[in-house]
Amino acid sequence: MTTQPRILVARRIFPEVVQRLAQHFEVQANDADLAWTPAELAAQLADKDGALTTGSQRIDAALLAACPRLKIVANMAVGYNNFDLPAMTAAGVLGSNTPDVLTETTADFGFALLMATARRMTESEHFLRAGLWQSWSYDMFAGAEVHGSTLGILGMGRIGQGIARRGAHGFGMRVIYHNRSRLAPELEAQCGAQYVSKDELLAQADHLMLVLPYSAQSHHAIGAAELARMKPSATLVNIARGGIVDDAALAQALRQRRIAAAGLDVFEGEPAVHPELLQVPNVVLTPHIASATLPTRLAMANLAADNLIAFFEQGRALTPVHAPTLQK
Ligand code: 8YV
Repeated sequence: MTTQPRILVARRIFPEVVQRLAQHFEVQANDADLAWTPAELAAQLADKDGALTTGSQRIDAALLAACPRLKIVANMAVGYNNFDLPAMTAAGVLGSNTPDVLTETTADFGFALLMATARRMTESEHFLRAGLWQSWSYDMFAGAEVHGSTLGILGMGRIGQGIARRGAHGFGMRVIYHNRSRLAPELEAQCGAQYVSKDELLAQADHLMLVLPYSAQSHHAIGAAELARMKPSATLVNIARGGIVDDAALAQALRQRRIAAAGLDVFEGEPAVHPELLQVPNVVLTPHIASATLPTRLAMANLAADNLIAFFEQGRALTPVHAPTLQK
């Protein structure tokens, strides 16, 4: 009898997806949803052939050295900055992610956060809940126009394109973007988006949406210097990754009203949030929920499971993020 590959599911996920995996593998699930330290994760993975992870488990050289049987790590996330890809490539361990299935849901949320930020929805709700609403006034919580304004997008992958389409076709916005590579003209036309330099993007956007992957190159892509180039009336929205924005510099810019407002779904060092961001009123804060609808999260979990099944049964993952030589 051949033994089944052993899989670790590193966080609590949909029971039906764990059951599906159990039809193919010997599965160890983390039903208690324990947040393992790196050493605990390595101990759990030491005798496993594969893992289903979320963005919060770091897969690096130290962990890989402790897990000699490991062959694949299937991330239940489109972003994979929790992977040390050179170390995984060197160890012959494949990484996969979950693109496409979350694109529209995440773009919806980006737009929701933009609207909430520009129109001061949470700030005004706090005011109402605090019993401070006594009467109407013409400029009470007056915000920024969304329709017809200029939407700037930094990073123009699938999610950026979804946001561009919403802005251009739904809200009549002028959409400008900056990206490492320019889109093909047909795609630019479909998105209603115009390519500009990063400097032009910062200077011209009424609303700046960050949708780029995190890497050493994108670390603090928005810091004090970039915030200083933005319009004082501008809003900034980050649904990409913590670390792309220098949160300390942003808190200072918001306090000094160097920019009007920010909407943040991701934070440097999350789940910790920079204490000064919690003190300023002109920021909308959400706990990394841009992909959080149950149908989308189920599709993400199923795609991560499908990557494991395809890898062990057909020898190739469906959505790999690199192409290591698989020695094991
Ligand atoms: C995930 C995300 O929920 O897909 C991503 O990159 O940021 C979110 O959709 C999160 O990373 C947990 O895996």
